[in-house]
Amino acid sequence: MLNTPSLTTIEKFILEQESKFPEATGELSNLLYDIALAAKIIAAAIRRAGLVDILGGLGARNVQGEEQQKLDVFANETIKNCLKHTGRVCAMASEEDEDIIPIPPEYPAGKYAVLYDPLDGSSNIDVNAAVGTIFSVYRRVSMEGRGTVADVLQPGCKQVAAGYAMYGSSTMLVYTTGQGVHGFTLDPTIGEFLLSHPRIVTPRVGIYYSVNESNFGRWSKGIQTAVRGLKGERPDRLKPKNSRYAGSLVADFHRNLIAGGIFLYPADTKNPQGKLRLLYEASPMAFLAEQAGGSATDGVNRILDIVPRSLHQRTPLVIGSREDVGFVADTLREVAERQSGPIPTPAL
Ligand code: FDP
Repeated sequence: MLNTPSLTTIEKFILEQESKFPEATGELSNLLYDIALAAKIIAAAIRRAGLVDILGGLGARNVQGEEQQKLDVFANETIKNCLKHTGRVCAMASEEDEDIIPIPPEYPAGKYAVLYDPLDGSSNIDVNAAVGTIFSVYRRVSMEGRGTVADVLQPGCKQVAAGYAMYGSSTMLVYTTGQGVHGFTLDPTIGEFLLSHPRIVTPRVGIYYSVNESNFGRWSKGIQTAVRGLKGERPDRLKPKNSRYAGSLVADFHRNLIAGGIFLYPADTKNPQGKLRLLYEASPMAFLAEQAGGSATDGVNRILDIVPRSLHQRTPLVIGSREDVGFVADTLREVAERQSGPIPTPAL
């Protein structure tokens, strides 16, 4: 007779977590399954992408002015379709849509607002490199009915859950509900996410730094000094790090989360506010980083404290192993002080 292995599926794990909170209604758990289902559907499409010739630009541009690709559209629609009818969500916002996504009138509205980047790192699709989906969940602040912009414009510290799916050599789902960070790997033979990385703790000091160094000449003096330090110019403060940059936030963040490291996308003269989006990228990753023992800053402010003013707001991002992020923040302050006098120390 075959032995049934004792596997922890994502469903079992979420239920076990939920049972620790007697007041929980199960709605957030169900919302996480809905997102896991969307991730499986997107993963399946990505696996087939090269075969069924659905790669390539549609010719349309998204609200950020970037060329939109067919899989971006597919992923965006998939998430909407997995969430809109459930009665668990009052509004959604997607990096691919200019305005908030209302719940259609025929469906009930629920108590959560969901924000997502359906296919992050999408310029990697054509070269078969890892991409991901990032999500962020808030409890609604409006009292009833359809959700409003206020429900999605909340600072990251108000998130009740966040995570990402990474479509790499295997598909992973990594999430937090504020009780640590847990990672699941999709077993394609049974179509289930299985617990593979319980309670991820990121090293305090990392071995990697990840940044698009072709922007070096466009950075501030502070960022240039900090990156030189990461490379080994400050052996008194920091062991030199190895460079790794996939150009896909989910892949770069995931590597650094597991192995230890720091990811930077600073402001530069071309992107004076930074390139990454606060709500769809920086805030959910910052929640994960902090829950795993790391930290995230825009260089001055803790990412999770930033109050968003608009849906597609961008932010500089420095995220990863706590001591490495601290090194960059200290260096930025030291350089700024040399240029203009003492600056108060921000809390990270
Ligand atoms: P992409 O433009 O391919 O969608 O915010 C999007 C993002 O990728 C991140 O995933 C990635 O970290 C970054 O931009 C890469 O930007 P550069 O190409 O400028 O390095």
